[in-house]
Amino acid sequence: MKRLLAVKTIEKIGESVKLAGWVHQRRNHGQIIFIDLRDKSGLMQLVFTPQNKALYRTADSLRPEWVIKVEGKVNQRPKGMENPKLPTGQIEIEVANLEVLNQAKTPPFEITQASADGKEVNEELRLKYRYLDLRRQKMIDNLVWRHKVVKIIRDFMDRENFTEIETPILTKSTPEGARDFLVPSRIHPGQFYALPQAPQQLKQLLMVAGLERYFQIARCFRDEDLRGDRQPEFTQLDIEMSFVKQKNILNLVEKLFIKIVKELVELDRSLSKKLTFKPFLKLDYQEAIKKYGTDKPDLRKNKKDPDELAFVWILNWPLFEWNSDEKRYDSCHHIFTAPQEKDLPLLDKEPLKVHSWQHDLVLNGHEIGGGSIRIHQREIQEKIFKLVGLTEEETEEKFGHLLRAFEYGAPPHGGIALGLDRLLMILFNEKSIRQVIAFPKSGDGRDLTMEAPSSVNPEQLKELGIKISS
Ligand code: AMO
Repeated sequence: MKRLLAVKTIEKIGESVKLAGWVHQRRNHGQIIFIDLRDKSGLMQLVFTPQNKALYRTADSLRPEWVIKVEGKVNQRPKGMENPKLPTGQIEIEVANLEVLNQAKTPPFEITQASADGKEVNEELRLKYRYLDLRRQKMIDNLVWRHKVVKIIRDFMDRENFTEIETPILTKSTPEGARDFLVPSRIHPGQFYALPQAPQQLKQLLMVAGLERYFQIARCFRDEDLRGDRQPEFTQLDIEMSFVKQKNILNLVEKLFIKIVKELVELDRSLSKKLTFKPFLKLDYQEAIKKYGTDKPDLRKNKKDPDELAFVWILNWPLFEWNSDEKRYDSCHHIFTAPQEKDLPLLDKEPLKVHSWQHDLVLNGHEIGGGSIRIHQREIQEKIFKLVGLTEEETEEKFGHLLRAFEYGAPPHGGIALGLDRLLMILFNEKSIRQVIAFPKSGDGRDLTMEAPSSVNPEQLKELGIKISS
């Protein structure tokens, strides 16, 4: 007999089935023992009566989180015993065979429905025992639904003629405004790779190469202070297109998000997500600041309604902001963002008045995406490098490869990156992106499950030519 998932037994009333999973809870009701068996799909009530003595004794010995396998008949529950809160609440299994596959120590925290969101458990403990924390139904669901959203994205991008291309993780610093994580090279002592803060320059080089429509579910690394919606390691849906105007990028993303919401609601009818603005609202940066005092306004009609999705585009950004500490211009998005053509004459005289082709996407007050039309001419790119304070030597050392590529027929291009973790956090009504990532870092940047970062052995350091000074 093939093993079934708990939810699948609903279709098997009167038949014999085989299930496997964990002991979620045990209740003794007089003579009868009820065990809630938990698997990936949910809970199933098992019933043991004293008639079969050996079976009853084994059932009585079961403890939470033991792993068991059972065979038995699916019965309708007696009148008044149904649990309308569970998908399997109308049925139970009259067990004929029970096998203990493994025992378990008492977990450091309870994995019961009552603590389904885990909020009452210390977060460090949850992360240390993440494999137990992930046993909560809500956490399993978050990971399963994350997979479904990524599949919707991949299918959509494929239909729109995009090619998914992997770019290197061991690469050179590509600045997105945070510190780099560095990886020392053994073969080239004293030299370092940087983990990508985003695949920005590589996707632009793919446009020069003629790929035209690129995307990637890309892992990004930024050494910055953590918050509820920030992780040092996170995932972007990264997109780049050639021969496009800004409106083509906005339309594509809008179509994708409408598709994601529609398919999610179709797949899970208990979900009722509503778009506040369709088409998405478009605001000029200045207008957003003036009206709402922020470039990330939360424009839900009813902020208490978790089902509302208020997507807002923020457009017409200034190209630069003045950095008074460092006495230089900083790019509002990144240094590869194109100035609007009408403002090009202002670039030399009044750079702060130049508008750019930046587009940010805000959802319920969170920045979930950012991108731009890019510079594709060497002269303009060089001018921007100079305005942000790079010398000619620094420009050559850091970005020589990109400037050279622009001399070999770079097409006009642009794109966007969408923060997948942030999007999922909002879609799944979570307060932190840690809830949608299988193994996230703690507030102080540690992987508590694997205990990283950790010391390495002196031999490894010697091979790398590295001495720890403190
Ligand atoms: P940007 O830096 O705006 O743009 O990043 C794009 C989106 O990624 C998400 N994000 C993060 N999510 C979780 N943790 C973080 N630490 C974190 N940092 C950013 C946000 C953000 O909107 N290369 C450009 C994109 C482009 O120009 O095409 C880029 O990375 O949702």
